[in-house]
Amino acid sequence: MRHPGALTTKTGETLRLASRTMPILQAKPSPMNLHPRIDLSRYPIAAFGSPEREGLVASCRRAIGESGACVLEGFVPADAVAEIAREVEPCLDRAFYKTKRHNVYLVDDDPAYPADHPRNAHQTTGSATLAYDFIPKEGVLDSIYHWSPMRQFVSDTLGFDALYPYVDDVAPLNVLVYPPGKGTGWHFDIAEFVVTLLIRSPRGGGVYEYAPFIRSEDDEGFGAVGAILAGKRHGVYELSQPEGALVIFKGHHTLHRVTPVEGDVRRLVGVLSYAATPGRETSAYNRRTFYGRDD
Ligand SMILES: O=C(O)CCC(=O)C(=O)O
Ligand SMILES: [Fe+2]
Repeated sequence: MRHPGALTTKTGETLRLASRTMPILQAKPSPMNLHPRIDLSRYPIAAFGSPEREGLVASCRRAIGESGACVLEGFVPADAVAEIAREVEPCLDRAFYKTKRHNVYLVDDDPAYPADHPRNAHQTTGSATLAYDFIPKEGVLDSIYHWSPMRQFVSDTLGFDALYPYVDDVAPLNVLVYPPGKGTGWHFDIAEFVVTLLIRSPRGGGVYEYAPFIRSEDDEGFGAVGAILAGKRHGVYELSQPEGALVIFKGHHTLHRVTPVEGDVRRLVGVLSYAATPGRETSAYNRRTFYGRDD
């Protein structure tokens, strides 16, 4: 089942709006408003103050409000996606490959509940994480992450005053690698939001499934979580996420997983992490858990 909000039917709308702005954007190129690898004619994220950018931000906000996710298909065109894949492919054996067992809340189990209760029931995650220090600097993926209009666009769609890059050696930008048979178990993210770029789709499986807003600040949603863990499909949606799609996702209150990859092509996804305060570094716990670092 596809969630209507997440389809961003606005893609077409954006296209039409954007095509009217193109001559203006092309007439006055400057390093500030041009990024050679993002489809700015379709997604005018750097056309600050323009009605087209405002319309795009508003449609993303609407999709996120309705479904917890916004998908911008073709955000990075196919040739640039292929270049990113070529960039990261030689580095992938340096990713942290470790099968993790966790509950859906990604915190320690609570002994007040039985082991099979939704609070504690264990899930398996087999994706590997390529840390920032292994990703080529000044490459296409890195340039998208550090482009300030990109950050500002994400910030505007999520309603922050500003967002900042992480400043440590592992967290800013990652590539998640899903080998055949691997996926992520159901979980809620610790982070309030995540930004991903689909670099490579597998032949089958590797589908991002999600159940929007079944948790809130004052309700852990045990009933709904338990039903989904038991296999109930009502209220579970699939994200349509072709290669080159940018996804902005509020995963803290939305249960989600990636189904196991089928076939011999690995699923690759770039994860762009931004923080609400400047100078943020990842915690020692996360360094160990997600990157296998003890230092
Ligand atoms: O692979 C993805 O698209 C997202 C994975 C995910 O949910 C996570 O890393 O928290
Ligand atoms: Fe997640």
